[in-house]
Order: sequence, then C-alpha cells, then structure tokens
Amino acid sequence: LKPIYRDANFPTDAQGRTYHLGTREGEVAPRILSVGTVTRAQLVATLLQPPAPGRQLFQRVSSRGFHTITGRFEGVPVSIVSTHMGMPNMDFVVRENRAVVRGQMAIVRLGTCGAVQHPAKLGDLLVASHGSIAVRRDADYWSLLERDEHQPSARTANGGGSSNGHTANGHAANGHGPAPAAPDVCFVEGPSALAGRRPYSVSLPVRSDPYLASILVEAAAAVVGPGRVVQGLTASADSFYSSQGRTGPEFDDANEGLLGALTKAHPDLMSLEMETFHLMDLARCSKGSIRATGICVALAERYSNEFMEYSKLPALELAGGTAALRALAGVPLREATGEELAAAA
Ligand code: DUR
Repeated sequence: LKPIYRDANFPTDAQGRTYHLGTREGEVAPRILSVGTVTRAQLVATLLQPPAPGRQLFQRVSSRGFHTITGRFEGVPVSIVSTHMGMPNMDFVVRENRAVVRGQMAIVRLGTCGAVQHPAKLGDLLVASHGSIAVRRDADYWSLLERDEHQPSARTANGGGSSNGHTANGHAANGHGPAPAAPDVCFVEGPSALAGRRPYSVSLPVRSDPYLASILVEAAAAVVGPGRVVQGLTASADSFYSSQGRTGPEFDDANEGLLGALTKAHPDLMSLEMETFHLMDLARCSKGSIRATGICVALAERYSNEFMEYSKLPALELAGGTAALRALAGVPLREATGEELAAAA
C-alpha cells in the first residue's frame, strides 16, 4: 500500500513519518551520527547496544534509501543515519530529524574528505573545529561568458578578451580574436557582462559548536593518538569534481587555480568534502536547537594526489565512529520546554 501524505508544506504520512527519511517520533534519538554510506552506518552500529535490554537495535530503511539505526552508546540513546552525499541530502537529514525529535539535538557528521594541505595527511582524522566554508560553482559565469561571446563589441569596449577575467583565469583563448568595432552592432557601454564575476563562489565561514568539537578532538586523540588528529576549517563543495578543483578535459570548469586560491585565503583549511557546511549552517539557523560539528577521514591527499587503500578505511571509520559517538553521548543537551512539547502535541 502506498502511503498517503498530507501537508505539502512539510509532508508526513498518516503515521507521522517524514517524506524522505521515513521515521517518526520515538524512532530517532536527539544525538545523531550522520555518515555517508550504508555500510559505514552498519559498521559503526556494531558499537551500539540495543535501546532496551533484550531488544534489537531499531532499524529503518526509507524508500529513498536513508537508513536510520537507533540504540545506545555507553548507555545514552543515539541514532546513526546514512546521509549519502551532498548538501541537499544533508538538508533532508537535518530538517526531517529535527521534525521528529523533541528538545535540543546534537548532530556530528562522520565522513571522508580530501586533505588539501599539511599538516593534514592520508588516514588522519580531521575535526572541523574552525567551522566550514561553502564552495559553489556559479553557472552564471558561463552564461555571461556565452553572452559576452555573442556580443564581441562588449569585449572590444573593454580592451579585448583578457580583461573580462576569462583568459586571466588560465583559460585557452576562444580563437575568435578581438572583434572589429562595428558601429552597426549593439554596442555595450562599460565593462563586459563578465566583469567581476568568478566561476566559483566561496562563502564566509560558519562556526562549529566549540564544545562539541573540543570533546570530539579529545575523543579522537584518545582513539588514534594526537598526532593523527588535525583541527581546522573544512570546505564543503557542491561537486566532487569542479568545485573541489579536480580537472579534466571533458568540461570547461575554469578551476585550475581554485585549490591554490582556497589555501591562500584560508591557511587553516584542511579538508574538502560535500556536507559539513550545510550541517553547520542549519545548526546556526536552528534557533539554538541543534549543536553540530564534523569529523572526516582523509581519504585523498590533494597535494600529493595519493588515494588511500580502501582496505584501510573500515578501521578508521570505527575509530572516527567511536570518537563521534563518545562526543555525542557527552554533550549536554537542553530538554524540550513545555512550550515545545505543547507545540509538538
Ligand atoms: N569526499 C569528497 N572529496 C574527496 C574525498 C571524499 O567530497 O576528495 C567525500 C564527500 C562526499 C563523498 O560525501 O566523499 C564523495 O566521494
């Protein structure tokens, strides 16, 4: 039987299950570990005890493939949710879990990432205690580039193609050469449409919950040793490829200088991944109701181009998972107020 959803503004089914995660009140703990893959969720769930003696772990798989596992860690109720990848999936996980949990919540992302510079190295656990920035591909850059190419006079007006930022960005010239100034074509006054436009936008940093990050660092250092834990800023990109500075011949990504520009602007930048910024951004907008931070295993080293042997990942997922669960279990959370309980009823 297909479920029937009501309220297009925030759809839930007749049992109060959310639209994408498929869970309802009572099935999710206020302390949530968000992981990227189903196998990582199941692996880290081996560290949990059942919600009550003699019972099994609670498990639910939604129609969209989100897995939720609820149990206890060191006696404290926790949930592990597989979030898949990218900021839109993090949006589902944060908002739909917020809708089925009363009181303050804590969410930690345990993921993988690329290490962008020293001291972060392959296999380290990187804690985003300095917060996160977002790196987004701005499609308007290419739209304006197209418009510019159809208006040769615009380029002539500002002294040829180089001043529009395109060739300055390391781009090959388009081979058309400077167009002759023809009085009968529509002449665009002033700078070309591209002036000042960049192919990638980089956001201001959003902060991590400082206490949650500090107990996470402590827990991670206890598991793998302090030499394998790095604290810094993480950058969440909207692509594994273009906005993480990966290059290739198939697309005009204009991203050759991106990694260098990011590390220059942010000397404490350690990792590139795809989710933490959105988690921290939503926590910041949650009216104080969500505490959040992130930890990731450095799976790729962008400065040496090394990629970790996949067989080494499970041990690091368990190490990071142990640290994250310990931090989640240890962070104090405010109980639901009478007002919040009344609103939920
Ligand atoms: N990830 C990256 N970039 C890397 C390594 C890992 O984004 O270089 C993370 C984030 C995303 C997934 O969830 O892994 C993409 O493979």
